[in-house]
Amino acid sequence: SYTPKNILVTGGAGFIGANFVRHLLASTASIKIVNLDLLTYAGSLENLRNLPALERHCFVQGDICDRELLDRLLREHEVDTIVHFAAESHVDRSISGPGAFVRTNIEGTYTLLEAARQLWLGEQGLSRESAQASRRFHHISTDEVYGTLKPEDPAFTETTPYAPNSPYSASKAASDHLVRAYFHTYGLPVVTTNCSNNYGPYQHGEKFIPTVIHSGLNGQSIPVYGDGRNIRDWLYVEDHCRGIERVIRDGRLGETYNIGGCNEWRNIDIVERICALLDTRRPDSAPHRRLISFVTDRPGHDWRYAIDATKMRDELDWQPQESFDSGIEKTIDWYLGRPGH
Ligand code: NAD
Ligand code: TDX
Repeated sequence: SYTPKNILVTGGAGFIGANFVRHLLASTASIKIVNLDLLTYAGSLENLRNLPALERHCFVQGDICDRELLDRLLREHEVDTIVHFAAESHVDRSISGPGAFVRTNIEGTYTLLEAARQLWLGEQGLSRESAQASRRFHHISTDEVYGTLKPEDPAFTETTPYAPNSPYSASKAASDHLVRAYFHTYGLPVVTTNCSNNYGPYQHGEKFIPTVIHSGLNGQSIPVYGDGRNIRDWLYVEDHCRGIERVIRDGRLGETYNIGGCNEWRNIDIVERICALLDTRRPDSAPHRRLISFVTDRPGHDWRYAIDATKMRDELDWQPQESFDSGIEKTIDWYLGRPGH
């Protein structure tokens, strides 16, 4: 079992990164975090307000493509563990402008891998064995690298061939391959997790579930792409964060682990569910389902994602704890508690 001490979190002002920082500060007594985030349109210091154990958290605004900055942070904070969330994350933006995805997701991951390799295996002179005993590079990825499923297909496992369909998923797939290669070629102590769709507090308003909740609460039309029958496998973000921590501590190096909710929903059924819950919270503006509007489909829209998380369960004793019913209610109530609602 591995015990992280000084962690560099990249992208920790974004949705999952901020939840992970909160999770780790609350669940451990001594881990220190340096949080590197460029604060693009997607990141916000609002996501880091009222952190528990503030004295163990240091925020730095900067770019994962900035090698000098990475070198300085890794040295100054004596970083033994990197947890790499930073990415361009929205599929629709990758369709209208793929360049930023290639830069941050591929070049940024490469820059981070190089900084870790040259410091740990070069300057610090660690052998592969001692680096593997005392360092971790945890790469956060997505189920979208596996492409799309038909209704009758089995869920994605760790051995499903990669078949990315959007510039976003192609850039994440490229970064996964680089991470894998740094293990096989240089012995860098890497682990990768591929997770299904997350939802919960601090998610950016551009994503599906926040869009449905915001639009519903503001009486605006709720855009459903295509016929609304596309399927995603939803996981509450705190369950993802617990899974990442399990893999950092006890995951096997060079392996990939699929993390998912075993919780498949058609988009339209989620919209109906959220509308029904909004009806109970805001009876005066019921029924919210009148706001549903079917809009032009996303080009190349993947039909279905589903994760088989058997490896996480059998090897690491991890399972989702939050039911979809309570996770969605918590998420709606979190939005209702924010200013403006
Ligand atoms: P997000 O867009 O909410 O956050 C990304 C963060 O990265 C932002 O704070 C942004 O400012 C930062 N960032 C972007 N470019 C940067 C750069 N060049 N240098 C430093 N920081 C930069 O994304 P998220 O939903 O929290 O996703 C986090 C990670 O998890 C991503 O790698 C994503 O691919 C992966 N993932 C997300 C989901 C999901 O459902 N949201 C599911 C599986 C995997
Ligand atoms: O307004 C919308 N209407 C709609 O019908 C939006 C924003 C989305 N959708 C549909 C498209 C998808 O079928 O909802 C589904 C979910 O869409 P997104 O929230 O954009 O997520 P998705 O494309 O599935 O990708 C997400 O999960 C995997 C994250 O954004 C990725 O970062 C992650 O890797």
